[in-house]
Amino acid sequence: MRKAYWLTIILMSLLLLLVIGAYRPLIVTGSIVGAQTDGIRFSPPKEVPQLTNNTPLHSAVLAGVPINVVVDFNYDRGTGSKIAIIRDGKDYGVGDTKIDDNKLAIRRDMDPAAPDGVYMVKYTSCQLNGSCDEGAFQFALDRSKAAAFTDLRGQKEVVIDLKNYAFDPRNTLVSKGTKVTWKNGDDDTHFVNTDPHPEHSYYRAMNSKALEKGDTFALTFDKPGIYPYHCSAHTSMTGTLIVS
Ligand SMILES: [Cu+2]
Repeated sequence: MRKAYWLTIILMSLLLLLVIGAYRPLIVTGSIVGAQTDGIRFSPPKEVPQLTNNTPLHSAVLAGVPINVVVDFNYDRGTGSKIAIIRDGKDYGVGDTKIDDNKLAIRRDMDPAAPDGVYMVKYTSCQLNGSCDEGAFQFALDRSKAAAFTDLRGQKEVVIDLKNYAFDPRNTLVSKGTKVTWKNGDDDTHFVNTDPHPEHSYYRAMNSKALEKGDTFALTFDKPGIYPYHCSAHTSMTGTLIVS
């Protein structure tokens, strides 16, 4: 009798451990309880068919306001697709939602004066056959994080080196109107690509050709906001530019 009792306890404990083990990845990534970044709790994203990516990423805490919110798909979007960027019941989206020329992304500009805090992006994704789905994700703005950036404001021209498989400086503040030049100092080929990977859709002008050693890529930034980027050949090479 006692033996059966203890055997049951042990079996139940093992079962519990198995269940926790199976769900742990979901709990950690926030699919079940919501992700937590910088002490901010985000509810799980609501994904739609044919979705591949979005910028900002769900649960990102940004040091600057996105120039636009972009949602990427693996098939053409149709009319009726739209994006709202909500905080405290107010939509901080500016102008109409646009469908990209390649039809694989929808985007909406964001108010550069949007206050710090958590934003809920609610979007309607319409397929060419007219069927629409409602999706959602969240991100946060915390301008205090820009204090950790390399401050190169007040300069007309700025150079960012690509060396030892990193952008140097990695996170940079520049003034509006600054010409930024990326220069490859490595023997390996690098790229400058706007996020996300592999869509490279956030700010398409910020996609270089292959940069061999000594090659440069330059762009003048007239629009204030945050520009997350990476090297598509080495996706752990990431950088952020804030234009103010
Ligand atoms: Cu690279």
